[in-house]
Amino acid sequence: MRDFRLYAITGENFHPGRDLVEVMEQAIIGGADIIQFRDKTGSKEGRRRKAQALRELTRRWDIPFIVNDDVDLALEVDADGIHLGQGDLPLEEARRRVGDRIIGISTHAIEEALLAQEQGADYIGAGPVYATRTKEDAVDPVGLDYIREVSRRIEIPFVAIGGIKLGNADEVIEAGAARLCAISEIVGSGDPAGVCRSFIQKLERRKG
Ligand code: TZP
Ligand code: MG
Repeated sequence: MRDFRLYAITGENFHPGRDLVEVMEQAIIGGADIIQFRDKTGSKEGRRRKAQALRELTRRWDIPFIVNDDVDLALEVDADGIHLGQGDLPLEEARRRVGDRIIGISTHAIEEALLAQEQGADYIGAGPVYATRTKEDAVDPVGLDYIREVSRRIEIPFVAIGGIKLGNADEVIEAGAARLCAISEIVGSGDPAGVCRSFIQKLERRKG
């Protein structure tokens, strides 16, 4: 898959009254280079309409579009990939269904990360690094030690997620993360583009 640095996931609860596509376009303008549609509560039709609109947006910007959980929806809107948690469809079954589309897997422990890598995940999520209220059933924070361990032992791309803010991004990067993912910090901001620009600056400093 094409590499990425800043992964923005939708979270409409965080921007009442503002349009989903506009908020995500602001994130892209600021430097988000992969977008995931995550919506655990919407109606089937509403989710389909939003996923389609985000598919069109990401095509216009030529960046990957990932759908959370729902393989049928991902295929229906021709998403570039699917993101699955530990309790979702098993990776090998997902691979049969999506072919060579991107598969991302959430991991919270090194055994899960190694297994996902072995089974052919294209990238993994590593987290939640910090406590987050965005995901209701989030496991306990795994902390920076997990980021250090993943960066030492995992070869496929990994993205740090969970409670990541501009105020703690430096230490996550310092622990070895070359890719960051955030929901509330980006889409809950009045200036998603500005937040993304700042995340990108931090990631660039790491390289330089
Ligand atoms: N998976 C692990 S933590 C999380 C997900 C979807 C929520 C991240 O949201 P936030 O607002 O960036 O903490
Ligand atoms: Mg899931």
